[in-house]
Amino acid sequence: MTNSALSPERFYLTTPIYYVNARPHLGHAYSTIVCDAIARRKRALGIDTWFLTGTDEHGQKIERSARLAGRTPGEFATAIAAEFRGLWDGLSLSYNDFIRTTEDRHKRGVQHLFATLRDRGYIYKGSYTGQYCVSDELYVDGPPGTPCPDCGRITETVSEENYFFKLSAFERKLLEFYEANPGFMQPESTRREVISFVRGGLKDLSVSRTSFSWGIPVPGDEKHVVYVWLDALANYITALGYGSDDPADKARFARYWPADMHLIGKEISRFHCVYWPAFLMAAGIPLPRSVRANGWLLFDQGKMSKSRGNIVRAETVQQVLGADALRYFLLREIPFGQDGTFSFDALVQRYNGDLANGYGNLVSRVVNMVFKYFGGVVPPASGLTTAEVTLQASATRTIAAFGEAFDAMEFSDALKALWALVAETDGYLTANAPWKKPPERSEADHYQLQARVLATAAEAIRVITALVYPILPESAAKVWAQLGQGDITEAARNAFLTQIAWGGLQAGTKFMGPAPLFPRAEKDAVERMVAIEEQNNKSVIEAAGGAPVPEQPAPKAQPAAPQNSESTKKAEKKPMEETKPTPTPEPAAEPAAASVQAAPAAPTSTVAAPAAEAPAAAEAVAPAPVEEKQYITIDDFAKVELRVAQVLVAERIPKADKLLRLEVDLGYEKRQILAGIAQYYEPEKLIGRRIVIVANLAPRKMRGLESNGMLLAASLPPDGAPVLAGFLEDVPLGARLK
Ligand code: ME8
Repeated sequence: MTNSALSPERFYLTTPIYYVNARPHLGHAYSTIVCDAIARRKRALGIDTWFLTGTDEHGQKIERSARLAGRTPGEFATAIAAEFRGLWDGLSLSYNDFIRTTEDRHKRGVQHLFATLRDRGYIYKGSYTGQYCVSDELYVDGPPGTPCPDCGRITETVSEENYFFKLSAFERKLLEFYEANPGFMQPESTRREVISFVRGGLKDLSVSRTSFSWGIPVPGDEKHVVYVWLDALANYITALGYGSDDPADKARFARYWPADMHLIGKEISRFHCVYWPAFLMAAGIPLPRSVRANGWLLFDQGKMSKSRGNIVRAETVQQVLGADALRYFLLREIPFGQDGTFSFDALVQRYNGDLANGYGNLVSRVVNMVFKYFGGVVPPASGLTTAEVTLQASATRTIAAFGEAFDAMEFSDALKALWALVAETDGYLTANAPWKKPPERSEADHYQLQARVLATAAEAIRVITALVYPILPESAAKVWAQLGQGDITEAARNAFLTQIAWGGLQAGTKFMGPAPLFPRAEKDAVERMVAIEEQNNKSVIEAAGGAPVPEQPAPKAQPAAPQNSESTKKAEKKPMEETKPTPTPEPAAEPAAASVQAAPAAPTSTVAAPAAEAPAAAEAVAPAPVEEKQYITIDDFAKVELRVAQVLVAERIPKADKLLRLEVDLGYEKRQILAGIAQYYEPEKLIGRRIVIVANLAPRKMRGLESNGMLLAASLPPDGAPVLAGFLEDVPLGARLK
């Protein structure tokens, strides 16, 4: 077991590998950008750094998404993995390797790991009957109908012969490990949550599945595929060459393992802090040195996620304000480890305030004046006053404070300290006003003041730029070149941050012509980004030619987010228990299939009201009144005509934010239905989809339009979010459900 202090000479860090069931969004970009910033700083400090990212492509969730899109899982995964990789390249993220779990190198490593665990006596065969959440690929304790503790969706019952991993044998060892390595997991809320989970007792874990085939076959027993989390977690070692006999792979593995940091989102801490170390201990492989969990990026009051459909794409921000603006916002606005809200308004405000008017404006003032008064050549500074000495002392302090905060992953504090230096330099310039010559000052004195002030301000900018490079790589490269310092990437390769200290800007250095850095965002920037998001709101799967993949909305059970920024700093750090999704209330009975039709005046009907009329969350958790069960006869049921239909047209109804107008095809006729699902389904995503409707419901009028039927949907707790009923098999239109 290894967990000594961080290795000074090499650094291996990883992002989670992302599921390929839908396109990437800002949440994924957030974790990957944080890793990129860390990797850039480490490299610029002369540390041999290996930064891994990739995609998680196996499992039932991906298999189902592919089927719904009418594609093979392989084609489907390839299309979306390319989307992730393309995005990271578009954002110039400096990963060293991108692993796909469908690659041979990974399969070989996973099979080797599985065989090792079995050979060492930690895997045995048994059978499992219990609950499983396909969305989180998680085994859940509880009776049928139990909601997933992570996402709130209702779990499925699986009954299979499985291989089991002896997780129970690691309870004590894990607790001892956490005790001996207090820095292993952070933030503290994650640490507490994980420890209390392990203290609660560990059961053996099923590590194979037989009911589907999209996975890595268990060596020697190919009707089983390896449990997707064992498969996925292994990427951190297979990408380095674990399980390969090739000397180059062996050398890479020996060089970089154990990982210095697995950076993850907080919702997957259990997998990384419990299962992963246990697998490694069982296989006799050293443990990673640390796991760091980022909080959630929230948007529209909920965790930004593909299943909730409330996503913003990194490309949108990049297109309007540039990738650096996004990086700066994410690292400055959200104290790492806490949840933070993303909003276009806050983004534009930070951009204009800190980048356009702050750093960008400072650089352009100084570079322009060096050109205007000194032909673009740094003048010699002489006759230093206390003002220069003070600024120099501040810069020296900032170098230390920035590094300390950054290395402790307090990026927001690091940037705050750095921007204090931006402001101080700005103030220094204004106070000394090199552009203004008072009549009483001689030409010679004024020349000397200009030289001293501009050389000093330029030096401060050089220091600021070097420090901010890992966070604003594109802009720092431009400024570095303007300051006549050459190629910053080359400087980073030569470990320039190890020598960063006041006094590096030589008199006589030739500046390059001023270039725009952060043009001020105009008033319409927010609208432009919103419009781009709306325009691009077609999934990549559709673009790839497949059928639309319905995105099941998860219940809106996320906690209210602490405010970002300064207010978040002041807010007490909340323990993770409080920031986890509110546990979904135990449904009073099996969650009912609900019919979804706009029912403006009928909240008392026996079918669940549409989301629009769903009770508020607080009401939803109130204990259900005890009711005597009312039975219906088979004849009563036979009166309800349930039929398969296909959506031909789906559109919003002006001024009715909860209603969609659908035209559906029953095979034998087409008809119009109004449904109260507009808050949960994008109309475009419904087109082509096969659904179930109540075909013999009396017509009714709403908003002047006639509705001829009702959709069927499951109603998810706590707020009744609808999930439309559908079929995995091909079903002809008009088929009756009995
Ligand atoms: O969990 N805020 O993949 P995934 C912050 N394949 N971070 C977010 C986020 C948000 N709103 N949304 C996503 C999986 N993330 C597994 C991981 S690792 C061996 C297997 C980031 O596609 C965050 O890092 O659901 C989170 O843990 C990860 O994306 C989940 O990505």
